[in-house]
This record gives sequence, structure tokens and C-alpha cells, in this order.
Amino acid sequence: MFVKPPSHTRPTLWKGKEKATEEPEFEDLNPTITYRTLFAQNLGVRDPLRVIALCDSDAFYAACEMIRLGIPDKPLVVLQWSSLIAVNYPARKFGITRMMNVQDALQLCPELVVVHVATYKEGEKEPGYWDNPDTKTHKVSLDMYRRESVKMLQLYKEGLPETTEVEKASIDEAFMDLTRPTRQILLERYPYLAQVPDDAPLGLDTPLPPPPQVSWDGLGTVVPIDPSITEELESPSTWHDVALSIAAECMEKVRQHIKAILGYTTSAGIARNKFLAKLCASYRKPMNQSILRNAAIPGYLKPMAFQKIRFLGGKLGKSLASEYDVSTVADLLRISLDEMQSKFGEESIWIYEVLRGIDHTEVKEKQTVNKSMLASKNLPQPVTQLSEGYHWIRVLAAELALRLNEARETTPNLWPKTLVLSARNVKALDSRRSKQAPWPFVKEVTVDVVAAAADKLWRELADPHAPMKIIGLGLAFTGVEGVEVGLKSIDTFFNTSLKPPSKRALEEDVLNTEPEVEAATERTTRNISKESSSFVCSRCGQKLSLPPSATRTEAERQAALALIQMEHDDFHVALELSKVSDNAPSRQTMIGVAPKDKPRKKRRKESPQGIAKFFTKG
Ligand code: TTP
Ligand code: CA
Ligand code: CA
Repeated sequence: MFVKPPSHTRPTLWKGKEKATEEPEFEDLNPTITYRTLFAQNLGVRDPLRVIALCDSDAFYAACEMIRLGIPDKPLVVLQWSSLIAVNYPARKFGITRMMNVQDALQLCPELVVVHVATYKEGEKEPGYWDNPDTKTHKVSLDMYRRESVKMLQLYKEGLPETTEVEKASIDEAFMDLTRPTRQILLERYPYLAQVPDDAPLGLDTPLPPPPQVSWDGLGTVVPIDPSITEELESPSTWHDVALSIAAECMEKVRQHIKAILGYTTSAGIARNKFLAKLCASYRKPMNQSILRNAAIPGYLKPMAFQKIRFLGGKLGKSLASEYDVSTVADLLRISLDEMQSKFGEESIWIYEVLRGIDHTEVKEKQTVNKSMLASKNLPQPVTQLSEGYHWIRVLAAELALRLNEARETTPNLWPKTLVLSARNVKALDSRRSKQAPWPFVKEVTVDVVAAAADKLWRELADPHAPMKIIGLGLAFTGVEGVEVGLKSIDTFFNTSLKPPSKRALEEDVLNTEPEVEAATERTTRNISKESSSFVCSRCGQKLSLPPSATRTEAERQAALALIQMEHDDFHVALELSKVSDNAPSRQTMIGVAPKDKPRKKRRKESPQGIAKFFTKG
């Protein structure tokens, strides 16, 4: 029998699309949900009941330090050399921001707790909090934050229903696709939906009966449908709202769980896709979750300065602003797709779509094994002789050894295939060089073992008879993989890993990241997938590919990928340093999702005239 929903939500029984109330620029704000849609297993990114959350830690590095030091409420900032990289919320009340220098911050709040990030010092196995660390002798360590990040990700996975897909998005945030669990819960709560009623006129294609009115109490901040009205009349709920409210319950629970276990407070955004979830996660910060109902999308997006949207903050945004004399999303909505594509290339379809709140990017857990680990340093004083390199190699080796051993705590038998040393020598013709060697099977990966292997590479790489002015060094493990000892005996291991180093030592493009902003460099190595000859930068979404090669070995492929990735990181660092937001999203504009993932109609491979030019160096 067809169960009638509560009477106050029953204006017309078989209500279809409410097209009359829908904004013409915004599609599918209130799609018809039929039994067929509800029962479908694989609607994927086009599921009309899709619910995605983005959860971000509040003042993350500062929170880690507050908990480490046991000072929960004091104003605190985290310093890296002379830059503030994290400011906790009590300190923000004094007007302290990340852009300030520490002296100005202390003037605003004399009782401010200033913590310098941990650093590696030569001779020490582990990073520590030393007095007056100096970039000339120390190297920043983000290990503690990475560790906390791993714990947090684990808790998301444990604390959310099993069918939730969780994707780490950066060191302090993750996306969750809650579509499947909310669908299950919805069917449990409203069992009358589980069967098509006998009197349903269109059978499976009959729209669902109107949903119950959602009470949002205790579920977070609901973004208003009309931002100009403070007290909104309750608008009728949709089934998507019901799904959002279930997702909000799950998120509230998992956020409380994280607070209880680890002490971190978080802020979340819950909406129909990744772009909107990320965007509304910062609607009310800290310690809050915001819910963006479909009906609120136009009112939320239209008045927004479009340059706040990821990738529209830089060169491209400026270009759009000058081309069309526009400043808000609403202004840009007037530009037709054809017009935009004729000026900005076919790929500008993704701009057209995000402006309309559309994003079909998947939430997908990234591979955690078979990745690279990189330690790098821009040298405060260039290395001009062979003997001067050993100090830095030891510092980098300490970081790599620690990272590998730490990763082994969660994935035992994790084994790197190759060790790669790279250097940037501004005096050499081929200024970026690297050497690599297969990583031998040694039981304990200690600083000494890594440093000894790297020293050997250093002697191969640095030509004592040629002019030397090395300004950057990087040491990486590539092809880090979990090895099943039972499947692959130690013998074969010995046989394969003790082969002489490949003659084809890679001399492809190199690396290096910059100490001053190292903390900002959420490294992209985890995106290097097993088979791929490309990687996707998690910071800007750009895809970088290796030239095709029929002869490249697996180790070489991984090393080469690690190298282009390092160089790409370097590019980000340069941008951060120059504080220019061209070409890449600035800090404030890191919202949304990568354009490369956008589904593109009429996608072309190369578009030299197109949008790519807005994301290239130079
Ligand atoms: P964010 O999430 O951008 O910022 P936050 O967590 O400090 O503050 P909020 O509450 O506004 O989210 O960055 C996470 C951490 O990454 C941050 O604590 C420090 C580090 N970071 C840098 O080192 N440099 C940077 O430019 C940015 C943006 C972050
Ligand atoms: Ca954060
Ligand atoms: Ca963040």
C-alpha cells in the first residue's frame, strides 16, 4: 500500500519538477526522484540524491601544537622560519593573520604562544623543537602533522558508515561521498519507499511521494535560500534535503568522535558535489558544519566574487574580469558557453559548469601504496664542493628514513624500489640532474644506510672538476610498495634488488622544494599511481605526463614521475614565495575541485589557444 507522507507536506501527490521556481541558469535543483532512481545502484556522479561532505581541520598545525603542548585555549601561532603558517582561533581574535610577521603578531597579543615547527638537525635521528632553528643548518619537518593527518583520516573511515567513500584532499581535509550510506539509511527510515506502491501510476517511474519536512536542528548551519532575508519561512523539503540531513547527522557524529579521540575541531560542508561541499565548508568556521541545500545554491553562488572560486583567482580570473567587465558569479552567468569557449578554449566548459554549481568529480580514495617519498631542501648557501654536500644529504636521509619507518607502522613490508638523488646546479649546462640506484634489501632502514647510499649517488652526480653551485638537493624513495613476503620470497627480492644500478641513470628534470614555504607544500606524490605515466597535482589539479617511452623500466618510470612532480612542487613554491596568485590558486582561493577532472564536452587533447595558457608557467 502507498503510505501517505505527513499531511503538511502533501500539496499535490505526484508532484513532478517544480520548474516554475527553478532558476533558469541552475539545472536540476529539484529533480524528480522516482522509485527507479531510488533503487538504482550505480548512478554515480549523476545521482540526484548525491551527498558529498568536505571536512577540514580548524587551524590545523596550530591545533596539533596546542594538543602536543597541552594548552587548549591560549592564542598560539605556528612559525616556519619567520613566516606564520598557522594561527589558532583564539589568536585570530586579536587580529592576527597568516600574512603577518611574528613581531607584529606579538604586538597585537603579547601573551601569544609562538611555536616554530619541528626541524631536522644533522646528527639527530628525529626532528625536534630546537631553540632558534636556522634555515642554514636545519630542515623543516612536517612529520607530526602528517602523522596526525593519518590518524584523522583513519577516524573518518572508522566513524562513518562502511559504504562511505573517503578521499584525503590535503593534509587536513577529506572528502566523503555519503551517497550510498544515506540512501541505505533513508530506506530504513522510510520503509514505505522500499516498494513501489500498487497504486503508483507509472510503476517504477512514479515520482516518490513528497518527503517529510526536515528539521535541521542540531545538524549545522543551513545556508539560507535567500541571503537577503534573515528569517526565512520554512521552505518545503525535498528528498535530497532528507539525504543531506542524514549526511549531516553522520558528519556531526564523526566530527564529535574526532574531537573526543584526537582533540581536533573541524568544519564541514555538505552539499550535492565536491565543489559545493568545499565551498560551503568555510561558510561558518570554526567548529561548524554548513549545509548547502540545492535550493540555496543560486542565492549562495550568485553574489559571490567569482575570483574566490578556485582557479578563477589568478590569471584566468583577471582575464575573465577584463574581457567581460564582471565581478560576481551572477555577472558571469550571462556569458554563454559558446562565447566562453570561443575566447577561453573548449575546456572552459568547467568554468561554465562550476558557476552553475555543477561538478561531477568523483570522490575516490587515492592509492596509499606504491608512491614516492621526497625530502628536499633549497640550500641557503650553495654547495660549491663535493665535500659540502654530505651534511645536507644526511639531513635529507634522516627525514626519508623516518618517513619510511613511520609508514611501515601502518603498512608493514613497505619497500622502496629506488633511491633518487637530485640536484640543481646553476653553474652546469644541464642544471638539473639526478642519479638513482635500486634500493637494496637491508633489514633496517636507518639514517646511516640511507645516507651511505645517497652519498654514493652524490659522488656520481657531483662532478668535482666541473663548476659547481648547487642550490637545491632532493632525495626520494620511489616505487614504495607493500611487499607480501609470503608471495615474493626474500630470495627473489635479493635477486632483483641487487642488480647493478641501471646505466640509464635518469637525468630528467629535477626538483626541489623551498624551505620557507615547505609547510605549504602538500606534496603530490601520493597521486602517482601504479601504472600511470602522469600524476595529478593535488594543489592545482594540473596533470603532468611523461613523454611516451617504450623502453622505460618500471623503476625509471617512477623515478621520472617523482622528478616531474618535484619540479612541479617547486613551481608552486615559487608562486607562494612571490605571493603572486597568477597561474595557480592563491591561499584564499583554494576552493572547489580541480578543473582537469571536469567532464568536458568536446574535449580536445591540446588546446594551445585554450585555457591551458592560464595554468602554465611564465
Ligand atoms: P588550511 O586548512 O588552509 O588552514 P588552517 O587549518 O590553518 O586554518 P583554517 O581553520 O582556516 O582551515 O591549512 C592547513 C595547514 O596547512 C595549516 O594549519 C598550515 C599549513 N599551511 C601552510 O603551511 N601554508 C599555507 O599557506 C597554508 C594555506 C597552509
Ligand atoms: Ca584547515
Ligand atoms: Ca585545509
